[in-house]
Amino acid sequence: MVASVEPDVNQKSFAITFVHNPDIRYDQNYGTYFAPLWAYTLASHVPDDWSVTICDCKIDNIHEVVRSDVFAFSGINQDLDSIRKAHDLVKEKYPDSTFILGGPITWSLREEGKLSYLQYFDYLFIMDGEETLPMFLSAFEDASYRDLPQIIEAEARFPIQQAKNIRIDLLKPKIEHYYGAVLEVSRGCPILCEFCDIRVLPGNNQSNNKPVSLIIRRTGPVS
Ligand code: B12
Repeated sequence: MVASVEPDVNQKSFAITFVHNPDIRYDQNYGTYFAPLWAYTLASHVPDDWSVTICDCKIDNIHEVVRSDVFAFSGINQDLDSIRKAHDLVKEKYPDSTFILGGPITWSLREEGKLSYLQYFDYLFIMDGEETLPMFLSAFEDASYRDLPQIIEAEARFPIQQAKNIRIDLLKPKIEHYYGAVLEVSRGCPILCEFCDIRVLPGNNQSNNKPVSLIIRRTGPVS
């Protein structure tokens, strides 16, 4: 257990904490022992005047989560209850903060007509967050975010060729707690497996590959 959840920089104007609280339930749940790639990926798209903290509830103590203007959550369908649990704990501690949620669960529940399950969040993000999250945080800075709809959907898939390096600096202090790490090399899939969501996501029934140079940069040494 990491004793406390410290922000990376103390002198910033705004603070965001990414909260990862996966439900540990199914046979493939060794997956929950991987680093939360969504958080380290989106952290690199947060505007400069924001401090970033990542609270991974598997290894960090959520009761010590730092005060933040925005708490960002994510998850897959099976995390419905564990997301609510983490949300409620943090909301009780920081009731004035803004709570947002993205990830596969938002798209899937919207398709099922069950997005109301998540309406306790201030804002729900659907699809890729690389453009919508910084847009939202910039609007937060001048309070214009209040004019945004509760459901914010990316207009198109993020061109993955424009991806940034993930925040390895934030991952480093925790890396020994993880079973492994997922490395993202592409999005989308040209195969049409009936059980998989990926093929039916808009613009996703084709491969969208990262340049090799970016993949190699991302896999560079962490210590
Ligand atoms: C790698 C992977 C695995 C690995 C590792 C998982 C891990 N924990 O790291 C393994 C093989 C272990 C695995 C297992 C399982 N997986 Co899996 N997995 C994936 C995969 C291929 C990539 C996930 C990833 O890291 N992507 C890269 C990151 C950067 O993308 P992302 O998380 O989606 O985040 C982006 C957006 O969603 C958005 N976003 C996300 N969060 C937030 C938050 C905010 C605030 C904002 C603004 C935006 C935002 O912005 C991000 C950047 O664009 C996806 C399919 C896919 N290509 O997405 C399936 C996927 C996530 N898995 C899925 C499933 C069902 C499972 C299992 C339940 C399968 C099973 N029956 O056991 C288990 C669950 C394990 C677990 N609890 O984690 C489903 C989830 C569907 C759903 N809607 O719930 C997916 C979508 C595939 C599918 N079949 O459709 N998985």
